Amino acid sequence: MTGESSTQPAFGRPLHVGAPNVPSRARFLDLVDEVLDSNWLTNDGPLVRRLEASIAAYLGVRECVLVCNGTVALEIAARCLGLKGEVIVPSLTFVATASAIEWLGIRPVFCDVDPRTYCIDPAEVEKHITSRTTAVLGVHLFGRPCDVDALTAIASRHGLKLFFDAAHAFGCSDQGRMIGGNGACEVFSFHATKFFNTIEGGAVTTNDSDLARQVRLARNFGYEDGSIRALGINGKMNEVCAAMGISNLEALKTIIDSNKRNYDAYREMLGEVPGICVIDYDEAERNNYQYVVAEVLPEFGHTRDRLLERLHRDNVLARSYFAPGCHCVEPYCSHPTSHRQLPHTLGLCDRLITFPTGTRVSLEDVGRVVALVRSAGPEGGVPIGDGDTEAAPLSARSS
Ligand code: T4K
Repeated sequence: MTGESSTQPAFGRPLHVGAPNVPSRARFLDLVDEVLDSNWLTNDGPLVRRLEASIAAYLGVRECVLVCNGTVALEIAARCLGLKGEVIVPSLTFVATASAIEWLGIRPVFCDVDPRTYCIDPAEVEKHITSRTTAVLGVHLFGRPCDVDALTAIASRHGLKLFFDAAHAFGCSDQGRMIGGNGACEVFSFHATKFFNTIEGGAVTTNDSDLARQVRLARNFGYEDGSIRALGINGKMNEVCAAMGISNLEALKTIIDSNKRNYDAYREMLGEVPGICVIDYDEAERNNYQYVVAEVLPEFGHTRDRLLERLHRDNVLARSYFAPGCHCVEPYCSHPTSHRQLPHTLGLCDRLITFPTGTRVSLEDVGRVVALVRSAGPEGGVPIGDGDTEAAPLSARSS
């Protein structure tokens, strides 16, 4: 495999970022049989309760409330925390982080990230606090933790709520503790494209039992013991999704081992390609390695977008997660507050590339992907396109 352009793509089938992991089909189908036998399909069913208990134990957190998806989980969390006015969020994230806030009529105020961690920069957060600010929402981007201690100190100094979008951080630890118990609550996504999936799903985890009770109420129309006790919506997870979650949780080690094997291989081989710099995970912590992310630097000789085009021609559907930054897309780019400069976010949006991994990507696949990258780089000698190395206009890019 040289990666040279030909009429046939290097991969006969597309290699996706986010191809679902379903490592134990038989176990999943057994559980689905259990659901059908019980004739209990949704509404806080036995499998949802079983999965909630297993996740709470795995994360070492008092409460886990399963929700139909991560976006609704964020909305319910923000609502139950009583947020209004403005919430400070990073712009470098999936748009759902900001949209969950905006959807509630709260203004997301975009903040720059620390270029070392890609997570919200506490020093920048302080600059965005106004009399309207009610909370800070950190995102553990790609599973690497925010500076929780610094954010906690800022939140407590200014009387703000602090919570976390942990959509990428299931199975990750920070200072030896599993992510899930920080701030007022943490919110996970278990979407099909996440390394641990419930098809669609999410969770709010917290050590605050009162907050958990409010989240449970809100998830179920505000309905409890035959009465409506609060404003709620329908955020329930169904039993088939919980069945997928239970079977995948039992196989979590297999999935993480496979992600780690691929990450190590990418990192070692891409380490020899000038201008491609794969991000680090703290090996003293637990990581899920679900995102293999690299920065494409000028030494590579081509922009990230050129490399993406090159890989896509060969069916390697690498992504530019998460470009453009949220503050550059509607409705946010029309807000006056979105015209702030976020230099680290803008730079990373131009440089970051995410490679395919997961249980369906073999070590041989990784080697072939790296060969394609190498062939496009300074030592490859293979023309990548028409020779134009300028970045595409921001408006033409998507994650
Ligand atoms: N916060 C953060 C930081 C997030 O990253 C997300 C979600 C959320 C909050 C919200 O959580 P949820 O409400 O989604 O639970 C995907 C996912 O839809 C989204 O869950 C995820 N983050 C985001 C990063 O990625 P897309 O549009 O990039 O993915 P999509 O549907 O194009 O799938 C990626 C590729 O995977 C596809 O091209 C094909 C392949 N694929 C996908 C699915 C769904 C499959 O092979 N099979 C499948 O079933 O958004």
